[in-house]
This record gives sequence, structure tokens and C-alpha cells, in this order.
Amino acid sequence: MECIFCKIIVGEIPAKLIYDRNEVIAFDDINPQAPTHLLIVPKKHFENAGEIAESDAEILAEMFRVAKELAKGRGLSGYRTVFNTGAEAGQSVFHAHLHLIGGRAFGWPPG
Ligand code: DGP
Repeated sequence: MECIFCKIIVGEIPAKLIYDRNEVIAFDDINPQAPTHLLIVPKKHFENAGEIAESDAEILAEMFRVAKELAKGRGLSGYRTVFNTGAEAGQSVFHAHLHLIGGRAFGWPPG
């Protein structure tokens, strides 16, 4: 098993889990881009968000519900959720994950 997030899910690589229920876990990003930067990750391996949508769209909905719950728990009045898909878009880990970023103001368009 080469996937780094699969290894986190089975406990082979340590991560501080913020959330672990049903089909989804969340943990702090190792390289945070904002005061809150969490990764919301399906326990089942999918390469990207499109694959989740094609195979089990309810997991995608659960990931966004978890984002809402965690943002609320941290008192964030606004937050950004991002799926990078493909290396050109900045995806570096090919196990789908939703970035939940907040706690500072963000610009648009994104870099
Ligand atoms: P992306 O570039 O969209 O594929 O995001 C991958 C994120 O995963 C990146 O922000 C850094 C994070 N990351 C990579 N390896 C690890 C790790 O071993 N532990 C944790 N907590 N985060 C990781």
C-alpha cells in the first residue's frame, strides 16, 4: 500500500484525527495555509472528487456536512473548501481530500 492517506487511515502513519465517523476522517494538514487547515478524507480510496461522485455521491455529501460541522465548531464565519484534481491544479496526494481552510481572509482568484 503506497497511499499516504490510506496509511493514516489504518494508523500506520500518525496524524491528529479531528473527526472519525462513518465513511470519513479529518486531520490537520501537515503544511497549513491558514489558522485552520483540515483535510476531510474518505476512508475508501478514491483518486479524486469526480471518482467519489461517480461511485458514491453520498460520501461527497458527507464530506461537505463534516466541513460545515468542523467550521462551526471552530467558530469560522466563512471558510473555503477545495478539491484539487490533477497535478496541474496542485493535487499532490492522489487519495481524494477536501481542504477546509479558514481563520483568515482569502483573495480571489486563487493562485
Ligand atoms: P493536495 O496538494 O491538494 O493533494 O493536498 C495534499 C495535502 O496533504 C497537502 O496540503 C499536504 C498534506 N499532506 C501530505 N502528506 C501529509 C501527511 O503525511 N500528513 C498530513 N497531516 N498531511 C499531509
